[in-house]
Amino acid sequence: MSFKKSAMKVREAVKKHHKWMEECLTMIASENVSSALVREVTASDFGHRYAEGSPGERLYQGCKYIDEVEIIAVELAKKLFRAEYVNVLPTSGTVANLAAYSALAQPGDVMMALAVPHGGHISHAELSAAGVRGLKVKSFPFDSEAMNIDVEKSVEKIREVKPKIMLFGASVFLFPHPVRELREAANEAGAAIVYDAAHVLGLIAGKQFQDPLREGADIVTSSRHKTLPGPQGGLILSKEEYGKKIGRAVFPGLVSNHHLHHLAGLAVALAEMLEFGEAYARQMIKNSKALAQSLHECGFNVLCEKKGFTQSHHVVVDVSKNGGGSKVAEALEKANILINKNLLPWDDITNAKNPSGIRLGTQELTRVGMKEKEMKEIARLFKRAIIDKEIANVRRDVIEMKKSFKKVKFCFDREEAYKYYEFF
Ligand code: DSN
Repeated sequence: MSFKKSAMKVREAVKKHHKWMEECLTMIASENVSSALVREVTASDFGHRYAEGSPGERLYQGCKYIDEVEIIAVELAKKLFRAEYVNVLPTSGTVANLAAYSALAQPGDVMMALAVPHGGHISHAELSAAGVRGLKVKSFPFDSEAMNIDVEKSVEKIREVKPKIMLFGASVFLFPHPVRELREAANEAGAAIVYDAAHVLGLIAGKQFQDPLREGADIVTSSRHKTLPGPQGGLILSKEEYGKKIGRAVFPGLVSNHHLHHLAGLAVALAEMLEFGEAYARQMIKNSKALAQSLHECGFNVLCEKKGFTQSHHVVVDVSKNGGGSKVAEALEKANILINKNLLPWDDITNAKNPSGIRLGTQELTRVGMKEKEMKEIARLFKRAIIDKEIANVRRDVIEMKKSFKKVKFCFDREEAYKYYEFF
C-alpha cells in the first residue's frame, strides 16, 4: 500500500468509526461525547503549540491567548468544584494520580486503596502508577454486598498499616465512598486523603454525588472525559496548602507541555457544566436507576437491589449465568450495544479476560437526550440479545432507535455550525 493510501485508509477508518458510533448504544462507563464547541476548540491550532510554565511566565513566546484560556479554565474549575487550588496540566487521570502520589509520599510508604476486583483503578495498584512511585498498596476491606468500603474493618486496618495516603474513588463506583466516616482514622494515622473522582466528576459538578473536598479529601484527582464530558486529559483539585507540592510534581515532574487543545476543550466543558451540569447529572442518575430496575425486571442479576441498585451513572450486572462477561460483551457488540466486561468482587484477578460481570454507564445516552422511557427499551433490547439471542433483530432496532438521538444536549447550541459526529 502506498503511504498516501495508508493515510487515506486512516481517514476512512475514522469516518467509518463515526458512522458506527452513531448507530450504537454507547454505554462504556468511562467514555462520553463532547459538544460541538468543545470539539471545535479541541481541533484548533492550540494543539500545535508549546506553553511550558504558567500563564505570564512561559518558556515560549506566542502564548498570550493560551494564557487567557488557561486562566479561564482554572477559574471555572475553582468555581465549579469550590476548590482552592486547581491544576489543569495532567495529561491523564493516571498522571494526575502519579502527581498526587509524588506530592504526598516517598517510595516505600504505604497507600490504602481499593483492590482492582473491588473496583480500584489500575493506577491505584502496584503494577501501575502506585508501583512506579514505589508505594506499597494495602487494600481497603470491602463489603461485596453493599459494593462499598467496609468502614469498621477499614478503621482497624488503617491503625495497623498506618498509610501515608488513603485513596478513595473507583472504576466501579455505584455509591459514594465513606470519606467523612474515615477522616478521623486518617488523622490518627497521619494519612492524607486523595479522592480519584474520574468516574464521578460530572456528578460532583452537578451536585448529585458526594462532595469529597467538603467531606475531608485533601486532594481530588481526575480525568476529564467520563461523566464530565470534556476531551481526554487529567485534572487535580485541592486545598491551597497542597498547591506548591502538586504544582512541582506535575511540572517539571511529570508533564513538560500540557495538551493545550485539550485545555481549551476542558475550559468550554467546564462552562457547560456550570450552566447545565445539575440537570445533566440528575437525569444521568434517574436513567441508571431506571435501567437497573428494568434489567432486573427482565431477569438479569443486577447488583445491589436492596440499595436501589446505584446512585451514580454505573449499573453492574452479574452475567455469570448468561455465559460470563466476555461472551455477553461480545454478543452485545454484534447487536451494536457497546459495554465492557468487568471483574466483580468475588472474581479472581487472573480471570480478567472472562470475568463474571458487565459494567454499564448511562452518561453518554443521557447526553444525547435519552430518558427513563429509553432505558426501559434498552433493558428489553438486552434481554432480546442475551436471553432470547435475537442479535440481528436487536441490531436493526438499535440503529432505528439511535436515529432519534443524534444531537448532544446539555451544552451551548452550535448546531447551526456543526452537527453531531460531522465536525470533520
Ligand atoms: N480504565 C478506565 C475505565 O474504564 O474505568 C478508566 O481509566
